[in-house]
Amino acid sequence: MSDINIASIKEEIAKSVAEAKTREELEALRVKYLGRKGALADITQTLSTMAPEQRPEFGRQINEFKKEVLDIFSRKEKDLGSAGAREAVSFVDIGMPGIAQEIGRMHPLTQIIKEICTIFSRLGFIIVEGPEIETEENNFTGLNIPLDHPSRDAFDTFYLKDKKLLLRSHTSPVQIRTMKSRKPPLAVVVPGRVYRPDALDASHSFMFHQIEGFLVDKNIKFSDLKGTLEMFAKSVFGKDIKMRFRPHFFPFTEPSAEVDISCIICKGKGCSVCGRKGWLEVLGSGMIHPNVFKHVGYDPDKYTGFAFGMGVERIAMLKYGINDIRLFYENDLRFLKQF
Ligand code: 2NL
Repeated sequence: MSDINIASIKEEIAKSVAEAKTREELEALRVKYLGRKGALADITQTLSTMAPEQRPEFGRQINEFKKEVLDIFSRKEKDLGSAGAREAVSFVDIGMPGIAQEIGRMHPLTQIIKEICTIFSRLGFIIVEGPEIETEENNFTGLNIPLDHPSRDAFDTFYLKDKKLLLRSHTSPVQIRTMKSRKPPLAVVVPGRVYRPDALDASHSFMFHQIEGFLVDKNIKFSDLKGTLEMFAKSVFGKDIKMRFRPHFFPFTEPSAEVDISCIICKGKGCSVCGRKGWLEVLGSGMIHPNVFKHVGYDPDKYTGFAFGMGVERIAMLKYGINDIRLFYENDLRFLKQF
């Protein structure tokens, strides 16, 4: 065996590798030339038949040959690989319009809840949540709501089978829980779902959202309530609105007031949204009743406080001019996308 033979075998390999068109053809050539019974094995075999003094030089030539042949194969492999990739790329028509990715957003009620909670956070209120299944004690008794009060009736509250438990009809029980587990000074807002057995129509739902808040400390006055709620209403509805506190009755506050803002549509002149009154009711509020303090173990001679509650749907409907509460629950993207 001489180096001329090696050179001609190398030439043959280079030629057939160059002609290979697929990975399969290349693999077959690899077996043919480099496999166990291939050309390289034959050449290596002849080494043992040579005169000892010729062997080192011939061994060196075989190693060289092997390295060059491996190079030929790996270059071809790269060629076939990138040719395959080019073929795949050619299927992508970069002139086609793209597939638009829909960007999600928060539900309008979630947005309003966050906005309102943020306003009160800036004033130092903490945000607390609690269970939707409650006891009669937390939902009614602790709030100074008497046993014969109409809101305790099964027509106005969802009672569970065992009668001791119910679906909370307002978020106030979370405030009772918070007062029981902490000590004043306290400033808390509570957002969440509440439930009442009302028939569904444009302004009623068996489930809706409330945000309630309270503040307890020494020397808290009605003027603190007014200042806090004015700050809140102007942040949500704009600094030009006017406010009105109307005397009202709630069992859990004394004195109590309903809070109106000047109509954001007609600016107080009177229109169909405000029922020609020029005012829109947005909140209930008052000074926390001494009986509520006694129930949670606070001394009513030492502490005073204010509390307020609002319906989130109502605030959102007024702010955005929405006239049907059911729109919030139907998940119609044509509605939701507007916020
Ligand atoms: C309304 C009226 C109100 C409260 C909620 C409250 C809670 C505790 C003690 C005293 Cl623990 N009061 N909450 C007070 C006044 C009014 O909500 O019309 N909500 C939609």
